[in-house]
Amino acid sequence: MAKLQLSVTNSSSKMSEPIIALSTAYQNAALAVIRLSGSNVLDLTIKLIQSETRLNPKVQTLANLINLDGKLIDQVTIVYSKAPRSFTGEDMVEITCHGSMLIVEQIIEAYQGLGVRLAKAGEFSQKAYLAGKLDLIQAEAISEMIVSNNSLLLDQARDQMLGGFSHEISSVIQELADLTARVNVGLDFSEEDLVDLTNTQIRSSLQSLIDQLEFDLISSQNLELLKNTPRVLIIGSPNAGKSSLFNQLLGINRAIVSDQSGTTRDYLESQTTLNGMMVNLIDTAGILEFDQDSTDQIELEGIRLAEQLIPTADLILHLRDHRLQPSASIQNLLKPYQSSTIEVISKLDQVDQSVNSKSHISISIKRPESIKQLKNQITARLYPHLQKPSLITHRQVEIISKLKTKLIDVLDLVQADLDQELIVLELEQAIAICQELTGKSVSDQVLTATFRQFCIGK
Ligand SMILES: Nc1nc2c(ncn2[C@@H]2O[C@H](COP(=O)(O)OP(=O)(O)OP(=O)(O)O)[C@@H](O)[C@H]2O)c(=O)[nH]1
Ligand SMILES: [Mg+2]
Repeated sequence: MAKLQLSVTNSSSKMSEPIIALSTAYQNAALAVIRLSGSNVLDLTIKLIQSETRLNPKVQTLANLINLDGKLIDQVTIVYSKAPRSFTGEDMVEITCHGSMLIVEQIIEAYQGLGVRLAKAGEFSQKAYLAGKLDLIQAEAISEMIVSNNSLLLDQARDQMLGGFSHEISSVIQELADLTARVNVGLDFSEEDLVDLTNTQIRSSLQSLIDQLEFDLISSQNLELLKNTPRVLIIGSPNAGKSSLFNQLLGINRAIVSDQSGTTRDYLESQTTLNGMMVNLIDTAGILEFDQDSTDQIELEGIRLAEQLIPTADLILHLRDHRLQPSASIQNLLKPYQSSTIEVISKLDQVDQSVNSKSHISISIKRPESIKQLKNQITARLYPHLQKPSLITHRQVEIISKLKTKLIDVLDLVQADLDQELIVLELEQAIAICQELTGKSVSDQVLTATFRQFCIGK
């Protein structure tokens, strides 16, 4: 089996030593998935299950998994994938067990006792890459899909995983190879007319490639914003309805709501998805007016915490009960943050007509349509010029910028009618830059460093 593995994966013997990792999150859940890959994972698994169970490739099999003392750890299901028809291209075993982290640890320990080592971050994907199952762009895309916190990034990562961007890059490489050939042809002809014609064609091809790269870069300008989970802070006077709104936006009753003023003390923070964008939503204690006094030290501490959170917010929802005048103390606190504040008038159901205006939006937790409008405002304010980014990692942005600069240099050389041998050399360097993206011209160290940024178990 070991020999077969080596010939199939074409990798070093080190790459086929068996590895194991928990591929689901490290927390108790209904189920957990443990993955193994390597030369003898089937034999090792057979040692750990009761002997009468047979494991056929791609068939989910119920089995009793035991430890090295023969004690039952858990009843699990196992799927064995035979090389090369697996994600890594090696023999793989996927165990689905009950999702207690104690069970997971006992299973992993049993395999470790048989000489299996813990997988490093991204090691399964690295094996898949080395086996030629996917290129670096696709491996990166899978990793980004797992961590993406909004639908735009997810859409693009999915597209890249399926090979969309890899295809674009191989077309660029093809085009650059054609250009190199055309420049070489130009080298061989001494007739002026032919050289001129070639030059014009080369210039226009280069320009359209540069335009395409420029589009990719412009569409990815918001990448940083898309990768972060923005903080949306709900601020307002006591009883304004902050916790009610917080619960509405989360879709669960997370915060205590009451008609008593000063209900919320500690701030509450929860993640939620608004129009496909993940945000951190924060509910705070009601802030008192300058002339309002509280002798309640806990309430005062809550207000202090709320005030401290203001500078950390990407967006502030300033909530005000429609019956009350704006609070001077809150207006004062929010003065430096006007550009990132949405004024929200609450309890719209208690007034006759909607009072939406440019400066504020009216809501009621009893009117879902108004909450929807607020959600739209929040995402519009957080992501003003939103478009799907062509590039989904900083590595991709860096390489595409480098490629664009290189092609501008080549265009300058062509325009200046400079030495064609030099142009060929530059074009070859541009091709090498493209291959950095797919991983083809990347050193082992860089490759390993890239994979180590992925999740463990992926
Ligand atoms: N009619 C109506 N009542 C609301 C609305 N939103 C909140 N309330 C009521 O207003 C009262 C205060 O709501 P909370 O959500 O606890 O207000 P809060 O701003 O979190 O209050 P503190 O935590 O004390 O600062 C409760 O009785 C809510 O039921 C609304 O849209 N319409
Ligand atoms: Mg509250």
